[in-house]
Amino acid sequence: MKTLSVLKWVPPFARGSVKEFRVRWALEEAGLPYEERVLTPEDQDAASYRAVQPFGQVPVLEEEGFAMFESGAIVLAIAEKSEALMPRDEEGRARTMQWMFAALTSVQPAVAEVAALDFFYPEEEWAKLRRPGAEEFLMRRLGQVSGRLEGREWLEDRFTAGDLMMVTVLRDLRHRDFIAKMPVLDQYVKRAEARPAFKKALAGHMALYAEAAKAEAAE
Ligand SMILES: N[C@@H](CCC(=O)N[C@@H](CS)C(=O)NCC(=O)O)C(=O)O
Repeated sequence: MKTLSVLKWVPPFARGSVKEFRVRWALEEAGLPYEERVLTPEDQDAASYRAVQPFGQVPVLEEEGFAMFESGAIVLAIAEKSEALMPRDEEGRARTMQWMFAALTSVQPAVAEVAALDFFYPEEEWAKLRRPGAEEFLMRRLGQVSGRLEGREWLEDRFTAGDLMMVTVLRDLRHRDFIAKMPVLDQYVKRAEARPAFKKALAGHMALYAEAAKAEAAE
């Protein structure tokens, strides 16, 4: 059985965005069962955990003594084993990987910068100065992804792990209206979120924080 490391608690803004979520979604798309290993901060710092995840982060996916970290690498390893996430032919595999890397290296940094300014530095003077440039660059990137999706359901001719990765990146903007204002991207994200595997994975992920959310609502 596969074991996925997850965080016992994260702040509300991070729920639905923790990087283990994309692995869960991939496992659900592939129809592969898994168990959770719920980590406290102490568990993250333990030498045994650092031995498999040097940064003490999630996700780690482990099976039969083999543990792997980095969400992109893990999703790729799952996709290698599942046609649901990646076509079997060479060109289809290459195109899937190309979009996975594009999501992680061409789009995620632009999204992460704006999200970090919003969540971590909302009032700082330097952040106020940086925000217009960061948002302009993000809009350019989003426009480019939207352009690719014009007239298409998915980035290629079917859903792949490239879409899974792109959508998890785009969803990190759900606290703002960038995506809502771009109908092609908005429909793309909604189409992905309507997939049964996405819904099941998100429900599993959010269940971790249900108790905390209840307590916060009562405050
Ligand atoms: N590049 C890594 C990033 C993983 C990452 O940022 N994990 C965060 C949660 S989203 C984490 O574990 N944070 C806790 C910490 O750093 O202590 C990946 O994609 O797997």
